[in-house]
Amino acid sequence: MGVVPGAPAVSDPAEVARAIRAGDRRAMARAITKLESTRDEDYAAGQAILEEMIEDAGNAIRVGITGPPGVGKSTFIEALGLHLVEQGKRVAVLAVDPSSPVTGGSILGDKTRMERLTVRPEAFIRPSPSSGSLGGVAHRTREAMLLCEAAGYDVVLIETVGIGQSEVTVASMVDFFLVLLLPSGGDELQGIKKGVIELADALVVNKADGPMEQTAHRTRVDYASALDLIRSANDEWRPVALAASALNEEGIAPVWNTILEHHALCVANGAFEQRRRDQAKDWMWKLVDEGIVREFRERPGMAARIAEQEASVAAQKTTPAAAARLLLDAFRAR
Ligand SMILES: Nc1nc2c(ncn2[C@@H]2O[C@H](COP(=O)(O)OP(=O)(O)OP(=O)(O)O)[C@@H](O)[C@H]2O)c(=O)[nH]1
Ligand SMILES: [Mg+2]
Repeated sequence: MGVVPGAPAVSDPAEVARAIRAGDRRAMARAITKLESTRDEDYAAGQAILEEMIEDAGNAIRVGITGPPGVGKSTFIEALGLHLVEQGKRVAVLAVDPSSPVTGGSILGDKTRMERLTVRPEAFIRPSPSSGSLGGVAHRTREAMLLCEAAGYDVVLIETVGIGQSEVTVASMVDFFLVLLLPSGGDELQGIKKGVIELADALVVNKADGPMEQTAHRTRVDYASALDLIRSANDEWRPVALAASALNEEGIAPVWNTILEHHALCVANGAFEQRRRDQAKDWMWKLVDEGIVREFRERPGMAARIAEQEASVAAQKTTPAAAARLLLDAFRAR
């Protein structure tokens, strides 16, 4: 496609893709905004950019980082990001922020702005998207992640708070899933959901500094024994428990080395490729499922029938199976 000299080429996906590849972070931020948009035209424009670039995606190491509110996820990500940037890597940081069911607002907020990492030209930091359903937000993060990879970022770090559904979604789209924990207290006490620990490739007890340092190391040992119990015998990767102080930037290199070790193992045994392929296929089906459900709900006349059947099922006047059959018949009949 020809470039008209002097003309702003912002709407041409190939042009935008070129700008993003050349390291234009503003162009990338705008493209991600489009991918996050609930307006169909904007979303389609974002998709067009992604389609231009998709062949270049897939080369980053994707790391999901979760943990209870206030455990230090953002501080840890900044410390890890700085560590990576110092090694000459380009780092993208994304956040999946489930809106608080109570306040309707953002959980992660923007109290931690990662100021030191933000100023590094090798880093791209995307503040959390603040609207849309949880599933939607996570989907959009997935697309943003692909864009970051295609733009040549070596590592994508994704922050999510470990109290909703988002950590399961994030775990399903990354290569390595890291759970941050506080010194002392079992996982129930820390308010993270049961099962999150089982998703972890590594646990990191953060805030191993000051008066909590000894407690943190004891907690690490406790979690290490817990991991021994839940580990399945045929898993080649043994999840590890580490301790760190994100604040003092201590224990960060061992975490990164663990991630590299895991990466090397998974590349060698084929799990990496397999996982990427499965993730891409799963995502396609998720989008097909969503598209069908949306069409179902939006087909003229369906909304009223759905409301009717929901009420009927709730009042136990109809079985869920009969209601579903009725709705599907109505959908097919149109
Ligand atoms: N002592 C100590 N404090 C820390 C450490 N890491 C983070 N903090 C502090 O803990 C508080 C929360 O840190 P954040 O990085 O915002 O935690 P977060 O998990 O991202 O929080 P949310 O995004 O709100 O869930 C801040 O006051 C940090 O300075 C650490 O290693 N040691
Ligand atoms: Mg945070």
